[in-house]
Amino acid sequence: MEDLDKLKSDLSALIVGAADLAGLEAARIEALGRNGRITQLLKGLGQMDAEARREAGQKFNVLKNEIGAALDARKAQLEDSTIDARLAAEKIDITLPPRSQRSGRIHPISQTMDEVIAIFGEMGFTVAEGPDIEEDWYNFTALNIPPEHPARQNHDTFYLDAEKNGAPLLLRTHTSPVQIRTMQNTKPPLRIIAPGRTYRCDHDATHSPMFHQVEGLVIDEATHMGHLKGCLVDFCRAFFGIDDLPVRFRPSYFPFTEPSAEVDIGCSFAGGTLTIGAGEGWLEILGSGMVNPKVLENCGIDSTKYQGFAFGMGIERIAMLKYGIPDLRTFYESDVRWLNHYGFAALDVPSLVGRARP
Ligand code: 2U9
Repeated sequence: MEDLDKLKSDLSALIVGAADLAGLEAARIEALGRNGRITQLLKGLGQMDAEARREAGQKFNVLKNEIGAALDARKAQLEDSTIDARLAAEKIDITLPPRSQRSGRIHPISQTMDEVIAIFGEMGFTVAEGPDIEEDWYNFTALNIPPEHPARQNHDTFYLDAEKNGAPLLLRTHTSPVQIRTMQNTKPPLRIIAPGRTYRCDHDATHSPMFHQVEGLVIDEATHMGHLKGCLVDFCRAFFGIDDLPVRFRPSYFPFTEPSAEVDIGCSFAGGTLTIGAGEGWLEILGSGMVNPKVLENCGIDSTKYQGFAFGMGIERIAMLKYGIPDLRTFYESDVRWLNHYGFAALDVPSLVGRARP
């Protein structure tokens, strides 16, 4: 049998003499690898009789543990000295200026959405959401939009190949289906806004096939036109940050509201520049009305007990007016220079009510 003391001193010398981690790995293989010297000893135990095997086995295991411990210790030493050598060689020049950090910007659509949600949030509205892919009934029929209505024609609506309940699915043309779904599932009183993407087959300098809307809906037992006016006047003044902003309600028509009104805010075009506030001009910014009783009944709400008002606005339009963005198409071009110019710093949330941005 091999002289164990000699074997131990040979292997220890190999381990201590290993100059780097690769050398140490070679020493480990020599000792404990598949054909290593200690491994061979252990394999030989099978040929011994019981008494000799017990005695030798104990010694071999002691040796194996000692060599294992020596390998670990040398590994720790080598790793430490590698780090020490790197620390000694590396120099950090703390006088160098830091690399500039390129921070992202909040897109004006997101910013405007957040502002609108915050203002209505303070008035007690909660946010409701629904699918972008809708059924004909939720997008049109329930809203009293009859089959011959121009909004139903192919040129306005993106229809999908798939069908549901006997009618083609479509991309919602407004967020109104969200309110229909909420009215079906929730007992009034209701006070919700539905922000989100909407789609119309229309593409030119002032129309994008995808755009954003926020619609609102209030349903209660004694809701009337005065509530609609108060709510929307407050909203317009808070959003534009102008306490005495003139707001005008103009009669209009929508199939889903009766009566209906379009809402204009005061402005001036003096000197060829558009300024929002008291002036000689008016700008339309949203549509509104008392919810048509037929729409309430379509959703299972008793229109003799409940009334409500609703409104809708295009986010791109009010963002362009508030932030002086002249061209709708630039919203979707993902031009980082544009975003640096018109975008908002994160956490730069302007206080919502009655404060204009500088
Ligand atoms: C239900 C009942 C009534 C939502 C309304 C408008 C008037 C409106 C347009 C503004 C510009 C859409 O983005 S835009 O093109 N919207 O004028 N929207 S009332 O009325 C509803 C909605 C849901 C159940």
